[in-house]
Amino acid sequence: MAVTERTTLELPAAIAEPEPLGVFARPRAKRGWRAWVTTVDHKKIGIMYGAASLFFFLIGGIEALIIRSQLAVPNNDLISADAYNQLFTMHAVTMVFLFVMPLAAAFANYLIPLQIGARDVAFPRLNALSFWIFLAGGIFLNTSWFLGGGADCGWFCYVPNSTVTFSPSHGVDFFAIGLLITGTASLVSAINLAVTVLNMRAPGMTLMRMPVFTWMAFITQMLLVFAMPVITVALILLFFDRRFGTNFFDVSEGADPLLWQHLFWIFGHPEVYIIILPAFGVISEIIPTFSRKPLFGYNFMVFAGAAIGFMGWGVWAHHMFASGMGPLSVAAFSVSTMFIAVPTGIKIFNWLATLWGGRIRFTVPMMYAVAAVAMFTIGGLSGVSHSIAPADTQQTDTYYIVAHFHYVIFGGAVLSLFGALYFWWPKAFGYRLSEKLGKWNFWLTLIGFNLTFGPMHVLGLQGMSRRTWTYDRGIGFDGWNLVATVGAFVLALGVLLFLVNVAVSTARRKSQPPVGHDPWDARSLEWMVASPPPEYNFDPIPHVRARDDFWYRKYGEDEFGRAVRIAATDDVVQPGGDRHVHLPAPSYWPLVIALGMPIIGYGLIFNLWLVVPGLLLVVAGMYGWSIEPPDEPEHTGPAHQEAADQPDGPGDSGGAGDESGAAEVSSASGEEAPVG
Ligand code: HEM
Ligand SMILES: [Cu+2]
Repeated sequence: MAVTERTTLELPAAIAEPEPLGVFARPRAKRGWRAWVTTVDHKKIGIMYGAASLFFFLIGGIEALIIRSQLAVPNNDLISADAYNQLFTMHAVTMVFLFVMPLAAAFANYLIPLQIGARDVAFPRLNALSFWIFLAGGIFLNTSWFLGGGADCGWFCYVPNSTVTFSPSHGVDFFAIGLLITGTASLVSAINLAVTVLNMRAPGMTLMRMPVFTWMAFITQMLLVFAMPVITVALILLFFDRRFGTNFFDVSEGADPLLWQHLFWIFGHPEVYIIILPAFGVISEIIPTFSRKPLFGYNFMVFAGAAIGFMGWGVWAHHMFASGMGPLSVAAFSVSTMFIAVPTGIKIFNWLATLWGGRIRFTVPMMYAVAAVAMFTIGGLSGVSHSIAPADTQQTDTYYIVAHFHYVIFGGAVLSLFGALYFWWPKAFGYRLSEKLGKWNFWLTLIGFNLTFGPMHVLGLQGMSRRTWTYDRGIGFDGWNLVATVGAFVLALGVLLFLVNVAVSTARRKSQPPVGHDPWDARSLEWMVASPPPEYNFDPIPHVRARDDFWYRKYGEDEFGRAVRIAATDDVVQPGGDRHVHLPAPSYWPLVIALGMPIIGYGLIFNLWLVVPGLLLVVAGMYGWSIEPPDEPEHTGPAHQEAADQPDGPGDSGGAGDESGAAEVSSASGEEAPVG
């Protein structure tokens, strides 16, 4: 039921303005902070996600540097053991939940509608809600530093370590409530983006024509939809045990602490793929662009991604080989884990095949993408070595594991996300980041990264255990630990150069020529619109006839299968300009609801009475939201009518029917109360 727009949408000259519904006057600011806090534009929300996640990256990075400073030399007492426990826990929680996941969400938010030819996500206000809840949850978690100390139970917070008996401070409560809040954000946004992919595609954008980034982001959202409820239940049980004296986990009262481990890892293992799949998507966009070749084995890429998504659910207990769960389960999980290497290997093979014979340009995004493949392969190989249960029994809880997962998360996910920042920066902001500074940024990061985490393989095999606060002189740990610490500071310098690059490139932007629509000669639809894209994204909505549609508008093939220009970029891009396309109106309500949630959190931890104002705020926000029309009243004119529909594109199921992208569930009349 795709919808196309062939005519420019004109607003009716004057429609009598009905009394606006709702408590607040509708926000109208187009620029300045007010425009940002009330925005429902997926591009602005994506940028805010990105900025917030990078901010948390700095906090997590500072925590990492303190950890590494403590471990630089033997018998160090820079920080106490207690502070050390809080630091590595908060470092991990911050990096995973407040940096990597939201940075991927930033790209998913920004790119999915552009890549599928849509005006916005399915539920724009819900999208704003996800962002504000995430930010509220992230700040809430970090306030624990000032309210009695952070969580100290490691990021998986095993019971009984995390019970009141062994972790009496409020840190674990902050952990539980904070992750419940940010988890809500992930779940809401996952549903929103999944619906967007299924319902909002432009005519002809069949599922098997979608860019691989959109595909991988879609699979990630499906994983989130199923994984977040599991951790939600686990955290609620833990919180009840701690605050309200229930007994889900206390072994002395007959409960089973393994329950926590199972619940955590049924979430936790898919979480690993939630982190890595968007990165796979990024790599699959960057490598074809800079090899000037289509992605090799598109179908295999998509199915391998889906297979990884499915199989990820069957292997959670490989994190529990040392827990005494019995030989049969150990054997089964050991074998099933090894199988995941197959689809992963397919992906690596296809990236290499895409590079093969390509006309490669080593731009900064390309360097990041290629390095990410290499580093991820190292991390993947040590992962296979953990799947062998007897080996894992030795390696588990040593630095070998720390090395492994940093190669995967930092080497695989973070490096490619940095590539993504360089790749899509000109699209989002209309100017490039400096390639020269970018190369410094890249090389220092890569070298620092390997210096930091490479030696940890050795330390782990030598027996240095994970979460060690300090170690004795002369047992063989001194040298490599010093190297790792120096590496960490080199790495930090590399990351700092990214910020320098942003500052310098932003300052220089005025003196640079505009980057145009398509600075990299790229392949997918987002490059067809202006940089930065207009608020309405597309005008008109493109008809998609092929995978990499934008590329095939520019290039055909000669008889040897080589790409030849058939059209100038300027002839196939959309001119942009203010077309008065109708868009959903901004709103304060998502922010109001999000503000209520941490107040409820503080109430649950410190004083139940505080829950009342928090709940009131949330309920008031939901009420205000529900009576607020999704659109400005004067905008519900003819522009909102459905354009005549001409289905085309084989088996196309895309397009939600509402050309505005404002397909809030019941918004068609603009007068009813939407729930979106
Ligand atoms: C800036 C560079 C980084 C450095 C120097 C660093 C350093 C460390 C160190 C030394 C530990 C081990 C603490 C211990 O066992 O005592 C650790 C743990 C951890 N790090 Fe990082 N890290 C960095 C970046 C990241 C990133 C980007 C992520 C994820 C996105 C991450 C996720 C984790 C996790 C999940 C743990 C496990 C904590 C635990 O055992 O509970 N780290 N990090
Ligand atoms: Cu796992």
